[in-house]
Amino acid sequence: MKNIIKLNQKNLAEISKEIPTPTYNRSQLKTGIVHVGIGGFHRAHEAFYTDQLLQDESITDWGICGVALLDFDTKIYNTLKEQDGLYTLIIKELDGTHTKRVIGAITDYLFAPENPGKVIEKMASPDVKIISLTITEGGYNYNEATQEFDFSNPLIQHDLKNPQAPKTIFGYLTQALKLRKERGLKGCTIQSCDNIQGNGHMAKRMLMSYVQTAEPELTDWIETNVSFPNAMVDRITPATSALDIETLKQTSGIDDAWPVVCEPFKQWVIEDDFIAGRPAWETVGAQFVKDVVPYEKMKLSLLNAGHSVLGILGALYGYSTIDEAASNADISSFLRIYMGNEVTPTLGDLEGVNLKNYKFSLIQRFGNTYIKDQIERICSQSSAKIPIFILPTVYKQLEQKGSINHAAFIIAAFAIYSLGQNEFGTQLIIKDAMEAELNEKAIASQNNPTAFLELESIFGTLKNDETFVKAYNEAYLNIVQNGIEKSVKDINSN
Ligand code: CS2
Repeated sequence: MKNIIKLNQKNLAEISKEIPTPTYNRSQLKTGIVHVGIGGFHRAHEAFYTDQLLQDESITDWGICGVALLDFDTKIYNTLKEQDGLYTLIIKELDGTHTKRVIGAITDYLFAPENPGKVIEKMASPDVKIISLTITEGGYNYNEATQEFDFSNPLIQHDLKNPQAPKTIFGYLTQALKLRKERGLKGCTIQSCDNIQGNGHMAKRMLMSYVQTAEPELTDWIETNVSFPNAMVDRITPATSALDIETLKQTSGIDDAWPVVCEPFKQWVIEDDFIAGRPAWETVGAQFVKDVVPYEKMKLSLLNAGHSVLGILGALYGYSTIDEAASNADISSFLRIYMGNEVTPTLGDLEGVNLKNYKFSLIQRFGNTYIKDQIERICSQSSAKIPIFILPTVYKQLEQKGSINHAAFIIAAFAIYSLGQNEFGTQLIIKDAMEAELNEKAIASQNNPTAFLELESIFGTLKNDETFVKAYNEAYLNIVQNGIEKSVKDINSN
């Protein structure tokens, strides 16, 4: 039985006998980055890249302050606080081995609901050059139906009335940028790390909509002093399980309340548009390019959409992890047909990208049996994911009269998934900001399948497209009448 050591700064020397730990002087680092949203993904990605960079001890400007924005984030905040910002990253290699290291890049942490003023001050600090965001696809407050910023969101209304105690990222950024302007400080970069096409553009457009109403005199200053680079971010990071925590204890003797687990693959393609400077992330593997669009399109419409395909079908089959779904021959040929016949024709010529290799590597990544990525995680917040991951493919294919049958099938499968139970009687855990609406329309769809497409904030005007509706109705009825397994076989052979 191993001697168990609690992960914190004081115990690092002891822990370094087991696994690599930060060798740089964490207490000397300035906070150059404020990151909002310190879930697993940030800690497996940006914080990992930054930790690699900080191994070069001459670099001292880029410590990260992690901000937990939502009440829901209390646990992660408390854990980071107890562990001095330290956590273990466990990379689950393709051969089943684990590569572990303690990441030290997060040197400061704030819990916004407890002290909003402190977060605003931190974001306005002269040392801070980048405010980066992982606030999820739904966090941008974009309404698909109106294609505008959603002012009807009660939290946005709260922020407009309580500028000093905001609850949304828009309230925080506005007040922080206002302080920077008032104090005659330089601007900074707002860097989105979310899975959205043109994520930098989206961050800017949504923030500007808010600012125009909240602090209109700030808009010109933001135009000149703040940059919003687009980026494609990638690393599959499942939710940490109790078993991951226990295995780390047993194998390395480290008591870490919230290690992060991820796949070996990682990619970060960024537009080089950092108005106040940036870390030399390219020295640790990030790619800086002029135009991120091709990379984003490819990743969102193949990887993220592929995940949703495996997740939604997998749930209807009764699987609980992505690799289980990927190893089912019918689901995997469904995915190949979708990627090949429906997504690929929408991508055109992606300069600098080898699509064939990319698709091949995706099948391998999805099939990694050691990752055990949860179908529940993938299907969560699908109401925000589908419009970004799948519908752009549908719109483009409809426009160019290409096939949309597999995409329509997935939407039909999602309608059935939203009933909260599959045909085998398994309860499906639906975590979605639109859970109630999804369920209501899913029930209505049992008599009239197109009722589901009335969810305009997801599907816009798709319900008026005859070609789509026909394919969707056929798929829906086929699933209901013949069961998911037979209907997937049918659509694959059509
Ligand atoms: C996933 C992503 O949330 C999802 O549906 O597709 O979290 C995915 O694992 C990451 O984007 C991988 O880079």
